[in-house]
Amino acid sequence: MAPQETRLIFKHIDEEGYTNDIDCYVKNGGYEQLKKAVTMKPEDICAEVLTSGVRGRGGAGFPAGMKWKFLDRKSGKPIYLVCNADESEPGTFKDRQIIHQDPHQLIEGMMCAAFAIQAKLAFIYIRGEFFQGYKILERAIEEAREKNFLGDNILGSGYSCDIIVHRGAGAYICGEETGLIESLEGFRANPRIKPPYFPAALGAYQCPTIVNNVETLCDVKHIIEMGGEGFAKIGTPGNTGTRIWCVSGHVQKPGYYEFACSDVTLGQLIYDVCGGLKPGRKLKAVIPGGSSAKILRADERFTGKLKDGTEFDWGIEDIPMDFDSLAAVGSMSGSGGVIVMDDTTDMVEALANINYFYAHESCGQCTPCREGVPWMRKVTQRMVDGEAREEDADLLKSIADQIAGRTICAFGEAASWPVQSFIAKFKDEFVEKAKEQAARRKEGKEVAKE
Ligand code: L3W
Ligand code: SF4
Repeated sequence: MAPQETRLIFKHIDEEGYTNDIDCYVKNGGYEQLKKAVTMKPEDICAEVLTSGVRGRGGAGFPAGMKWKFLDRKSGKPIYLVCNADESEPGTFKDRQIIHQDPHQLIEGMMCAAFAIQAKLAFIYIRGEFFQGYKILERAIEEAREKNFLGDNILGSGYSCDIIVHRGAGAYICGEETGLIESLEGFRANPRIKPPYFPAALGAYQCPTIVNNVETLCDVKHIIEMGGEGFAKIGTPGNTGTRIWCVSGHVQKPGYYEFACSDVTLGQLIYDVCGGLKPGRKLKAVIPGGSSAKILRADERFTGKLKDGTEFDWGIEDIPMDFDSLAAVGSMSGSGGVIVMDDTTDMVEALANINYFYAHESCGQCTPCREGVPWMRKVTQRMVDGEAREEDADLLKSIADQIAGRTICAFGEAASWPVQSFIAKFKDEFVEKAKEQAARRKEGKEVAKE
């Protein structure tokens, strides 16, 4: 039997008759948690979020309550809340659904969070390409303002806060929180060095700022509803709440599925939930957390110890879908983008595609990233074009090794990890392709692009 979804954030997504206007939201219990939140002490809400153990859904999985704790409240400067809606990670498509189909859930979660951290102003930084989402949010914010769920003296609480929607202009690096802040301030989205620029201390306009992902902010509403302890009962210790898995690639039923953390294994997700692969195809590999995550090979065995000391010995299908298990097998849950590849996948072409993306998106500030990422793209492109050299696999690894850990922001790792993991796990294919192409070139035959 297919495992059951736990729809918390996606409760109303794709529900027949559910619309994204405020009346529908309120009819379904919407804004009740904000009404409750403004009667609570802000520090009590922060404590509930800490107790909930909710971890960031944007990629790094950092505990949101801890991040809020880092907020510099003594500076006397205004505090800002920023919702990171610059969803651009290849393979990830969950935040857009929330914005399109349930924008008030995000607004309610944001206002609860804003009240908790006593933000003076809140921003939604939305990916430039999400024009429809931008229009929907603008309308939803207007509706919420009319009903005094945001604006001056919210629900008579004496607390005032508004939301400004800021559109990006189509750059992946704007999703990196300090790049996002630069862009919000009107500058080129060059990421800042952390530390000292952890936004919780020095963020937007050099003021303390909390940046959270769309899904994380929606979770805040549910934490207020069920209490931190109640939320922590969903999932497992250290992996609380639900995760929305965006499954794409070679499955019969790609889409988004929400499960309590650890409630579904990778195998169940692929075969029971997504209908498996096409007839006659075999699983070759999976990238479990967006294109930046390290690839897992279908025939690998994963052994080791989890954080709590539990030993594991898993095949790819046994891996529980949660933060710690995916980290323990050497990858990450990232932003929830599960990319499934069957045995028809050409790994060189797949990596060339990923490299093309990162080479286009580097901001160019750091030399290893600015020079190295396009170099990796050049190498994989020549392999696709029939000009592969035997040393290319080693060269790719060497370039990636010299980027990771040597840059200002995590983009350096995001671009290197796919290369390092593809070469570590599929080197034979890269070498084979190079040999084949060299032999054909020697014979004077044209190497056709297949
Ligand atoms: C104050 C400290 N704050 C850490 C905060 C920090 C940040 C969070 C995590 O993201 C991931 C990558 C990809 N004082 C702090 C502190 N913080 N120590 O905690 O920080 P960090 O540095 O672990 O990660 P990060 O650089 O924020 C990197 C993912 O982002 N990514 C792509 C994401 C794409 C999407 C999407 O499309 N929806 O989210 C690209 O790299 O997974 O692991 O807030 O400030 N001492
Ligand atoms: Fe820019 Fe790349 Fe450096 Fe990040 S790692 S700051 S994207 S050049």
